[in-house]
Amino acid sequence: MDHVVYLALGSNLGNRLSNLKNAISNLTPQMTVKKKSPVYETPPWGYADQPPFLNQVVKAETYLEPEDLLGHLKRLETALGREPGFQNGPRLIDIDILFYDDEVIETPSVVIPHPRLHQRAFVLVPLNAIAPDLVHPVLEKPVSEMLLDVDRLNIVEYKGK
Ligand code: PH2
Ligand code: MG
Ligand code: MG
Repeated sequence: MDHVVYLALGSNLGNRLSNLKNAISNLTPQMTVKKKSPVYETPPWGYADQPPFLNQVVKAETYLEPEDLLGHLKRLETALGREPGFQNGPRLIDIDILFYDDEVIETPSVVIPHPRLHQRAFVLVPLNAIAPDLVHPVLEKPVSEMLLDVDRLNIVEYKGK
């Protein structure tokens, strides 16, 4: 388990909280979860006409190399019931790789750090809750600073319903 990764999870269909919980509990045994952010309810970004999301970020360790990690996460999304959709559209569960150690990777299948994470309050707010001092290896800014440049209006910690 010698690589440190940060994952962003999102759900806006079905039982959103269960979807996040099931995703996190099924990361094992290939991954060990080290930290979990609170869950936040967030307005949809990129495509407005869909239900609000629940979002969460986790820190984990894994022995998987990036391509294999991506495969693991995609299989897990499908196993949890995700069906094909469209870009930025509604989804039962989305698990994205934000960071993989401090590596910068650009292949046809894997782009790390996640190319839009610095624009997304629904990622930065939960990430800031567990890793405010984590520095983006390309932008060379800590999470707490990236957070100053996004609109975090209407993002609230989710206490469940
Ligand atoms: N994911 C998207 C597009 N828009 N908006 C919110 N609030 N949360 C998400 O997780 C999200 C989104 C594409 O993955
Ligand atoms: Mg996504
Ligand atoms: Mg995704």
